[in-house]
Amino acid sequence: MNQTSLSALLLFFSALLFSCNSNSNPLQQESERSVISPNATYETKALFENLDRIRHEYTLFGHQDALAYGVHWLDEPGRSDVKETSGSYPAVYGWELGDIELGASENLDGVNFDSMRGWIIEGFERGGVITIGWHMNNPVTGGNAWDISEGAVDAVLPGGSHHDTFNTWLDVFADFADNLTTEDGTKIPVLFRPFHEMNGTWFWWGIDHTSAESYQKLWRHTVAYLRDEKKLTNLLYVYSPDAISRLERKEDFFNWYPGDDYVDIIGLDDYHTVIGRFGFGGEDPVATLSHHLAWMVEEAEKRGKIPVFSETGDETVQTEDWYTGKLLQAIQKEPAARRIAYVLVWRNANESVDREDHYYVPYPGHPAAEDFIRFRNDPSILFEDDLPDLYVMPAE
Ligand code: BMA
Repeated sequence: MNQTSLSALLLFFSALLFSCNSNSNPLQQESERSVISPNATYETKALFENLDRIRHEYTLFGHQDALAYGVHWLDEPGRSDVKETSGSYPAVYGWELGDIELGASENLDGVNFDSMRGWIIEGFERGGVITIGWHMNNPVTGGNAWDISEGAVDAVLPGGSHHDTFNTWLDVFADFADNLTTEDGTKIPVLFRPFHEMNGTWFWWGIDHTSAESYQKLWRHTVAYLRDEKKLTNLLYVYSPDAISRLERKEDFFNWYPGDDYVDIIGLDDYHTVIGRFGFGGEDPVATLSHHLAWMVEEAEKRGKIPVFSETGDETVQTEDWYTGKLLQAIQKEPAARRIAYVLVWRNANESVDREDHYYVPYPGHPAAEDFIRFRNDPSILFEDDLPDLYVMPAE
């Protein structure tokens, strides 16, 4: 057999294998499943489809604020602690908008919004995925996201005293998101993750400061406003509670869920379970996290949504083998847990101008650097230089 026919045969068998796999996957049979914005751009829909396919074999790796600063550098073009330690940029870039609503030129961590826009374009143009969160200030008190002193959620709902203020804040966001375009006018798809960790007590939209019902109204209003009034076409909406270990029953994860018509992606934020902090994680923390991820994956699949591990990390990467000994194990222990589309670790705060000892990716020479490289080399983990084109619709 010559080389060409051998390749053709191999191609045929891999296509056959892929179609068998997809037939046995109930999610792929739900043909009506799609993104919640009917007018979403081609690239946005393609990203959703590609993440949904790729997650059956691979997990993308993401880092918050990856291009803006690292533990030992600030605002230097081309730099990234992930790249300097591993050789590649991350596959997913997380960004943060807190303070944009006040008309500030920098976010709450000192990242300039114009530069951020440039970094978002840069990451997208290299094939990466963009996700944006928002530690939105408290619209009632003028305090920050951690100001839990007033019933702010009810105040921003339609009919509430601060509804108009809230809408003008959403206008600011809409302007920013709508202007994330490349030179040829392509709008950059964004996984938008507002009002996260609502089952924690620390944000004004969190548990104890509002009812689950009001939270759902807040979410639905936000989506309806951005999607239907502002007509944004490049957003996928991410619902992401904090650790399932915090909940009385894991089913409570969906207490705040605004409904399938308002969410594209379901995420989990969890820093503590895998290392057993605060008694989270029980006897076998890795197994517990794996079980939580697996459960979330299956729940997301039932709803036609994409599951992700939206935030995690071991601050200062204290556990030297955290990446392969904890995180990778948790992702791989239960088969369903493997089907998360990405895992994103939190930011590497600059030690001189920002916070000391607040970083989640080892910089070169850090005791956990070798293990991070082992993690990067795992065949199931994708960094940016491993990515296929996520913005072209896969063939049926
Ligand atoms: C938190 C910390 C804070 C930061 C906030 C928003 O978890 O990293 O220092 O201000 O995220 O990025």
